[in-house]
Amino acid sequence: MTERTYTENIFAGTRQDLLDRIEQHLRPKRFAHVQRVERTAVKLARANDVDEEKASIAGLTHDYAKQRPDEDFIAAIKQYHLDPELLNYGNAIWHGVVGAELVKHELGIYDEDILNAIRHHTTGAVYMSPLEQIVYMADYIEPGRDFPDVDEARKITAQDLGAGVAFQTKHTLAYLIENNQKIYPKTIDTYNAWVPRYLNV
Ligand code: DGI
Ligand code: FE
Ligand code: FE
Repeated sequence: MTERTYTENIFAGTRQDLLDRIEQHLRPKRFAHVQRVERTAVKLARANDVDEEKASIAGLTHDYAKQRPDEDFIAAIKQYHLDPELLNYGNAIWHGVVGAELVKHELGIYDEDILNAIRHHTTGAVYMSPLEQIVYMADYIEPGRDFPDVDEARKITAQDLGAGVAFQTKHTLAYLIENNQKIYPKTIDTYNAWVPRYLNV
């Protein structure tokens, strides 16, 4: 997998070039996580007839901005004219939604399906392409994840990607509420779009 050359108009370099760029911004544990997300995303792509190269690139870059200081995100929200409402949130929301802009402008990845997969990997979205669903699920079920429902999440996702999305969305929202966390409104929209549709059967 290491020698893979990416299609030039998606990323100008090999997979190893991309890994080197990402590694500069992540601590070793986070760098290992994104590589596990890549492997899981590529497997899900194969099973769901989705472009494996895009799954690889989106998996590797989804947390590219996770370890940036808040100032970088605040500057990017202003520079790229993103919704000022974002300023009321923090790293949990910014590293995906704002992180996608950093991936675009720093790494030169312009593929909108990949950028949306990064944007939506934490909160989900009302509409998610198959690639977006794959990255959302790969992040949740990669082999390093260990929480009580993870084996059930893996099983459901193997059977039906959309049902996996609904499962994660429900469990994450329940977890946030249980822990008195602020809910990003789009997280609730994701819940309304996916959970009744997939889990009331
Ligand atoms: O970056 P990772 O740790 O690999 O995973 P992630 O990007 O899916 O999630 C980061 C955290 O964000 C996770 O603990 C759940 C949390 N999160 C998801 N939706 C919301 C949220 N946190 C808040 N405060 N509000 C949300 O709507
Ligand atoms: Fe993340
Ligand atoms: Fe992640």
